[in-house]
Amino acid sequence: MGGYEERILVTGAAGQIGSELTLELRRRYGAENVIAGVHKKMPKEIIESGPYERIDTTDISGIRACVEKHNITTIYHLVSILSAAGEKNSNLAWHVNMTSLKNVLDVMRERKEKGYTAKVFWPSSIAAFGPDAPKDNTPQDTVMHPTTIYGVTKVSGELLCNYYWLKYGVDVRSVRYPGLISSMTHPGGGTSDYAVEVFYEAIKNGHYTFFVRADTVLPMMYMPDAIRATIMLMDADEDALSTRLSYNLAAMSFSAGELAEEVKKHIPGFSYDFRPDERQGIADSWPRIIDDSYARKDWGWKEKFKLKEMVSDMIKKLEPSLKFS
Ligand code: AKB
Repeated sequence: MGGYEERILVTGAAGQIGSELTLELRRRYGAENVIAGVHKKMPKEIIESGPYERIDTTDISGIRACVEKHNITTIYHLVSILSAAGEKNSNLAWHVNMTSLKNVLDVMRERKEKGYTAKVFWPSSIAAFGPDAPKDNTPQDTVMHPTTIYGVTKVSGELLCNYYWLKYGVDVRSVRYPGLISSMTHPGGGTSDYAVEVFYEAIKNGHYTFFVRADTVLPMMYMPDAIRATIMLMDADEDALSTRLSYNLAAMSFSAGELAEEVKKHIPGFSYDFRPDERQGIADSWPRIIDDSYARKDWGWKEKFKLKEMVSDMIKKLEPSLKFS
């Protein structure tokens, strides 16, 4: 935390990360200090628990107006089209992911030039790596040749963030999130979504067809850990940060088959099968296990949830509302 009053804008506040991060930031900084930036979706928990603004982040004037009106010091910019959805419309993915990021950085650059605090969090992803990066213990610095448009926007975004830090002093911080598993808001259009869908289908219907092979291993993280990591990085001392590109971040890696078996321990009648589709190719192009030693060393990152704890907590949270719905 800095020696100033935090005034926060979360873009994509209705999304998978945004919905949980907004509530946590409101708990920490006071609801009135955290503005939820929403676009089409307006979840009740978000709009009833604090201030919100309707913003289209591809339009810079809307972001600028909101930042000036609320005297924003920090933007968590979460708006993004994910990997599988991006492959269906690469122009839209580039436009939404890159134009929005550049708009956010430009508005915060203007703020910095006027002498205000200007901090940005922007998520990169394991999707920034491509098939030629080492699959196991993927290092912080290695070849980054992604083969999805989403991954291309993540590598480009990392470079853009680093540039705004070097050139304009905007305090931009970033992590490469693994696949995120959450109980509050569904992801949409991602490749790692099977690791969330399986819980809903297992509880509601007792069956799930994975869209990847049983032996598909990806780095994953439970949302409470992801929220904690994000806030830890934003709270870290500037001098502790050894990169302004994006930190590798990890918690666990498991195969789709191992996940299914762990779910079955809680829902004995659960059955599952595997019917890989085009998302298999995307998953195969990503790392299996990420080396996040920089995050651990620089700002003390350590996960709380592994596969077993995550599955048991997800089921505990989802079962009461889904079982008889
Ligand atoms: C996706 O699957 O596209 C995302 C990601 C791993 O960045 N969840």
